[in-house]
Order: sequence, then C-alpha cells, then structure tokens
Amino acid sequence: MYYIGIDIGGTTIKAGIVSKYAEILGTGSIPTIADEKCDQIITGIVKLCSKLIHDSHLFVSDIYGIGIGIPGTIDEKSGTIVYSNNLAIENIPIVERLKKHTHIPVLIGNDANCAAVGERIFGNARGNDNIIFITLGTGIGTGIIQDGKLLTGRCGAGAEGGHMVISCDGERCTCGRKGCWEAYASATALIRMTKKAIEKNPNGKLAAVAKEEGKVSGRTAFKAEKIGDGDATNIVNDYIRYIAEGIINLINIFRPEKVLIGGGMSNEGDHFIERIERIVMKESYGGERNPRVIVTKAGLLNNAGILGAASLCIPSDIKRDEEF
Ligand code: BMX
Ligand code: ZN
Repeated sequence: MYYIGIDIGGTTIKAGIVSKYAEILGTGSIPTIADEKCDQIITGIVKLCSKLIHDSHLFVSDIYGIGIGIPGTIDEKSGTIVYSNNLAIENIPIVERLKKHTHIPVLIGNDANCAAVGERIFGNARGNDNIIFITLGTGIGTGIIQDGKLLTGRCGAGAEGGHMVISCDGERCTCGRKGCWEAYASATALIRMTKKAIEKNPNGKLAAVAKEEGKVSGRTAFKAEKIGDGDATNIVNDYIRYIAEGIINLINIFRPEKVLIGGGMSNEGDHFIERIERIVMKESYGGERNPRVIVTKAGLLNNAGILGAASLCIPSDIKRDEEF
C-alpha cells in the first residue's frame, strides 16, 4: 500500500512515493509552469507519477491515492483549486482532470493544511488533537486542527492565518489588504526589511554579509546578528516580535496544545523558536494562568510537502498506528 505526495510550489512541483510508515521510496521534481488552464501542471504531474511508479518498481495498482498540497484556496470537497495568487490560476477542477489520466484516487488540500495533517500523523504533533502549523516561507500558511478536525472554513476559503492584519494600514500584502501578518513575518518580509536596512547603511556588517552570500536571503540578518551587527539585531528582534504577535492572536482564539513552525525560516534553529516562545508565553491571554502552549519546530522539515500531501490519503486508522 503506497501513496504519492505532491507539493506544488511557485517554482517547483515535488513528488514522492510514500509508504504508510512515512518511508519515502523515491522522489522527483519538475518546474512549475502555470498556464491559465493548468494544462502544463496536469501533464507534468501525470508524467512525474508514472516515472516515480516505474522507478520504484511498483504498479499503478500499488498506489492507493495521490495527495496534492497547493498554496491558495483549495476546495477539498469539489477537488478544485479555487484561487492561487502565486500560481495565477483560478477555478481548476484538478482532481477530476487528474483522475481521468491516472485512474488513481486524488485528494487535494491547501499546502499548510496538508503539512498540519502530516505533522499530526508523522511529525512533531503525534498524539496531539489541537495544533496549529505555521509555515514561514514565501508567504505564511496556517493549518489549524481542533479536536482532531482540520478547520478549513467554507469551501476551503478559511484558516488563512497569514492574512490576519497585525498593523492597520501597514505594509501592502499580496492579497490586496494592508498590514497582513504575512507582510511582516514571512521570509519575503524579512528579506524586504533586510534590504531596506542595507540601503540605509551600505557599508555596515549586514551589507557585508549579504555581499559574501551573493544575495539577501532570510538568513542574512540572522547571520549578521551573530557577529554583533546592531541593524541586524533590530531587524531580527522586530521579526521575532511580528511572528509572535500572529501566533498570540491565533492562540487567543484556538488555544492549541502546540504551535509547530515549519517553512524555510524554521531552519534558524532552537534559539529562534525559544525567542518566539518566550514572547508568546508572556503575552498570550491569561499568561501563565492559562494552559501552556508549546511552540516547537515542525518535524517533517524538507519532506513536509510530500509527506503532508500523501497523508491526505492515508486512512485514519493507519494515521493513529502506534508504530509512528
Ligand atoms: C499565502 C497563500 C496561502 C499559503 C501561504 C503559504 C496563495 C497562493 N497562498 O498566504 O494559501 O498557504 O501563502 O504558501 O494564495 P508558501 O508558498 O509560502 O508555502
Ligand atoms: Zn494578506
């Protein structure tokens, strides 16, 4: 019994064959070429799946399901990509179209929602019925599981925590609103803040670190902070503060057991997470009087996309298997 997990990102589509025990038998990827009707994505996925099945010496009949994680508004029930602004596609009945070609059941979900489910089955939220998964990457995605149930809102158009406003009339977000959490606490936002500081002080240590790296990335300010640069310290402190603000807002509504941080920024390590947790513990509603929420790094890391997507298809009795 095997599953295929597919992670559609803005630049790459990654796929992997996954066993019910989260072993990955083989992976592959193709560039994301998004056209209006999604034809290239669909043909690319069909070819990628056949290649993976073939390379893993399996048959189509060994694959019990294909799960796909996609950024944007995903209607799981109708199997439609309702809207994905990064990919610039709308209203694509992707499940129906893929099923015609693959003859394998296909399930889809928002990327962060998939990762939340994956963390609960295979990752750092095993045994937890109340969790919030947050991905800090190009954008901010959130996956909310309450009492064991994934909250997606009507037609999958809810649970977009990245688009709650943390600063009225603040920075413009890709969604059109101003001041969204994503516009302050995604890796993209951190890069914007770092670039701004470098423009102001082109001869400082922060600029030197960026030059050495060859570009400004989400790591630049963290690296410069470690060598004692004041501008970098301010940026990182603000950034951590912004992340914490959003997490506290979510905790005040959902009060989960755990908040799991994934996405590229989670690679900044334990100290990064601890700094966020310190603010969160102090400022969540009720402080230490209310049940503690553990803030921790997500467990699936680089495989979160593939395992999360595959876990959409894995039956719930298997999900609770003690072996995990
Ligand atoms: C955006 C939104 C979310 C997504 C999140 C993380 C789109 C295309 N995306 O807020 O649905 O979960 O980004 O996406 O509307 P990532 O690309 O950073 O993983
Ligand atoms: Zn927004």
